[in-house]
Amino acid sequence: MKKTVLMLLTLFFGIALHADPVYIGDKVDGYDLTLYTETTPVVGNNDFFVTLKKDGKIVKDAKVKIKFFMPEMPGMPYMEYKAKGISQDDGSFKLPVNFSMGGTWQYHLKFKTGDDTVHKTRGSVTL
Ligand SMILES: [Cu+2]
Repeated sequence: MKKTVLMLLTLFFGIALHADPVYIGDKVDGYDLTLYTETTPVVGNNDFFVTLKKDGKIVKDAKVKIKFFMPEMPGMPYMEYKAKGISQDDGSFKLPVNFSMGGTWQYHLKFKTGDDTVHKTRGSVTL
């Protein structure tokens, strides 16, 4: 009995841990946006990064915001988590995000460029 439970647990976590780091390329209003993590996203704290490029050149003078959310489900309220981008030396923006549970998290990402225009995109990440 104990062995079976152990085997099932191994199988379950083996599958659960199979996920890779996030790497999502996106084209938004002529900007090339990349949303990525350096490690596999987990329940708890994660660092997401965004890089923005225009005509191949990195865009540093932007303000980036992200909102991750999960719709209400039976026995589970609506959940969301917001983060603001922190400029990094390499021109990327770091977004610290805390996921309270596994599953699919949808995101809305906004960035405001130097010309005061707000650009939006959306997608999802599964952990
Ligand atoms: Cu949920």
